[in-house]
Amino acid sequence: MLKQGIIQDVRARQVLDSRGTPTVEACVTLENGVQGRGICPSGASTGAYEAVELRDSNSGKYGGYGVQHAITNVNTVIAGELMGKNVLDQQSVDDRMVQLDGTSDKSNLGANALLAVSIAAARAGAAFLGEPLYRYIGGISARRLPIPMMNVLNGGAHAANNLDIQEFMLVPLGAPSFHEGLRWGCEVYRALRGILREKGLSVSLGDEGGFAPDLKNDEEAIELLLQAVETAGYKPGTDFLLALDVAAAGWQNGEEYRMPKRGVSYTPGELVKHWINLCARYPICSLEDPLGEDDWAGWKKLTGELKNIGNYQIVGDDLFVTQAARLRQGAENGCGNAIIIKPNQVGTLSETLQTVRLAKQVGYRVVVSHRSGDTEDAFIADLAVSVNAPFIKTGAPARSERIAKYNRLCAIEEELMYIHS
Ligand code: 2PG
Ligand code: MG
Repeated sequence: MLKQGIIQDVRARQVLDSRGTPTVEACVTLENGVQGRGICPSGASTGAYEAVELRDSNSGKYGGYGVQHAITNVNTVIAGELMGKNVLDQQSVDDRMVQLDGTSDKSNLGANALLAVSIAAARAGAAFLGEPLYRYIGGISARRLPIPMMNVLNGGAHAANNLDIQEFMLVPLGAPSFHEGLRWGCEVYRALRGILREKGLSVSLGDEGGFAPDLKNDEEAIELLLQAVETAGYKPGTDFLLALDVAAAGWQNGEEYRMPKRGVSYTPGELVKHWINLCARYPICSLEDPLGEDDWAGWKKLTGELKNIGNYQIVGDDLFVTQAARLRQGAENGCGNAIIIKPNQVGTLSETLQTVRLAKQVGYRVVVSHRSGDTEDAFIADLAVSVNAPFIKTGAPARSERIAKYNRLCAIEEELMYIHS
């Protein structure tokens, strides 16, 4: 018998993210009573070209960060359009929302409204067919677990310390499986806490669960990570490599780059040299947003120069904002060789998948990512497996909104091991 999961109702409500800021949760209910839910996360160091997160700026509540307008958009316009439609046709569910919004940046209905519904629809579809979400989205080829890039030291816009680089990440590249890599990362995280305590440094946490001490400079942060790797009994350079998310869009100051906390300035050429030196001195495998989102020339230069000296992953986050058009521009100009995938930067699951397909076509590696303001919704764990993403960024092994993704990945790994045993 042919199956159709007819949408009977779409409802949204306000929930809170990990910073206590409101966000949108949507629930899609089908005629047979099956439901799917989805919650939209929220960034702090957002790219200028991201789809718009609709906020009630003049309401006086939650400092203007409420999302009542986005919720009303779901409960009226979006619900009205989607009722009676087949949830299994995710592409047309998403297309209809994009058409209803009618803007290029989702500023009419809000990317937060669209994404919550899009995720809820995918979950309802998966539940209707009785399939796990990663398999519903990715089919039988969804079978690879990503390597975690664990952000264990926080700086930039995610912490009130003096570090200008936003994220210092551990990448357990030598681990034989996802759960072993996760264990290794947890052990190094614990060792890092011990080292910071011993040195009398703060072990308070930043937004993504990493430690956020004041340090002499960014190099000291890297040294501490390497020391923690060794203390935990692992080898830097083979078991673990390091990854940085600079989030350099926040450093742009006219023609120059200026570290917002330290006040040190670089010309674009000097900054390119700075990264090349850093990569030469330390076992770094991945550099995210080392330059600003409009500095295509700087990106091209750094990508070309790093290619000559090693196999580095140069990741565009604010540069590409999960949008196919910007990725195409980057690929044509030799800017970066990997892309961060954050569904709320574009607005729907279908557009996210379109960008992932393009990334694969143009040979860019995919790094699926959380946002600094996130929730218990572990959607990105399933998404990463569904597209066989080689990497996932979902913070330190601390705070439940980050752990939810790690725990979900462990459950998926177990399921896949059983299927493929
Ligand atoms: C980033 C993200 C997630 P935010 O820059 O990669 O780590 O931060 O969600 O604040 O944009
Ligand atoms: Mg980033």
